[in-house]
Amino acid sequence: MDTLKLVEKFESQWDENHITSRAPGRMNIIGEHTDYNGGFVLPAAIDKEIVCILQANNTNTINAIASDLDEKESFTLEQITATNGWINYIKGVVAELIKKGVKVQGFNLVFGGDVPLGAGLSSSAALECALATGLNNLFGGKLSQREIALVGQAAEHNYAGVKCGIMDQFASTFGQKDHVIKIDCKHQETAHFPLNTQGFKWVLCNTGVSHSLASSEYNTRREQCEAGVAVLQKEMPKLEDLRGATLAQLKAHRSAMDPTIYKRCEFVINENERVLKACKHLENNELDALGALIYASHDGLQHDYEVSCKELDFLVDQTRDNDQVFGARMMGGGFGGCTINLVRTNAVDSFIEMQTEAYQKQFNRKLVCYTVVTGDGARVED
Ligand code: GAF
Repeated sequence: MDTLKLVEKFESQWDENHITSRAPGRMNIIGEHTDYNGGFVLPAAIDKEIVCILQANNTNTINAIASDLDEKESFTLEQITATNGWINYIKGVVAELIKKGVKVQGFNLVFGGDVPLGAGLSSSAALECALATGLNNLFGGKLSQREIALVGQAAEHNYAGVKCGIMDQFASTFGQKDHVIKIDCKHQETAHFPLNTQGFKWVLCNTGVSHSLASSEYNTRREQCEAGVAVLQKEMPKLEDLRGATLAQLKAHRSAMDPTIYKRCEFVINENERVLKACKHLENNELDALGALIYASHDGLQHDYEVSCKELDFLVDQTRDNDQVFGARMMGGGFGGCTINLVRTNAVDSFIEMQTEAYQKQFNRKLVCYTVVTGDGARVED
């Protein structure tokens, strides 16, 4: 991501005394809607980032410019209340940093980047983590990477109103080039695996749709999982989350559970199992077996968790009989955004061409595809 334009914009408003912080978007190989259930996920930071140019301004006012939208907004430290739009993320990060004891004062900010918005690649987590990392540095905070990630998550909960898990902010903070991260979300532990991409590439296909029910349905899914846990807890009082339940235990409670709640919980328990298996297949470069798990994840998300949409299903279905594609599924919260595809290296161009043509024909809409590689996590530039 070229920061020069952002620096120029910053210096046209203020002066050359500034710092730069950056944080990446993420892809997720497998493990969807498991993070807020205490489960496992397998994301990686990607080579697309949000960059913040920052300077303390010795006032109590925050002046922020969203460079890509060419919009400017200001607020004071005394008046941090949730509103709408991108400024909410800035407000959320500032408020949550203050709660954690970072002595944030007024500052000037220009931010921008190449993480596509609304594509399910966590542009909001990238902004939160880039900003929190930058402000922690600018105002002498002592927060760890983990605390930075949790500040981002809290901003999402309390300002954007999405009760998300920790996957996106952890991936954006702990990302490492050439590695995927297995996150144990219950214990907030990360394990980095070297990613050997011999013979394949990750291709993301952006539907270009982001259905408006995404955040309300997301919060509903979380509540449904909690309702399932509440049923199980009647006989398993020590159970904290779905991570602690087996499929057999869930099945034993089927008659006591609303069928929709049962389906949601069954998906989560199966998806957790898939993540653990996927780690082994990825390590051993067993691409067919990994691909089968990726398809199974999509099927569960489509039919049991019901967070897919016709555009995502179409793109996945297009790949099912294509022996150049090992696996494909919707990625992220759902209701739009991208599919992730595990594609043979020498077939990437023809795959993109085929998907683009088919999508245009079916929906009269342009499909944008990205062949992504892994990148590093949030940091302040020297
Ligand atoms: C969104 C959320 F922000 C994540 O926490 C995660 O739950 C994901 O949806 C679904 O796996 O990206």
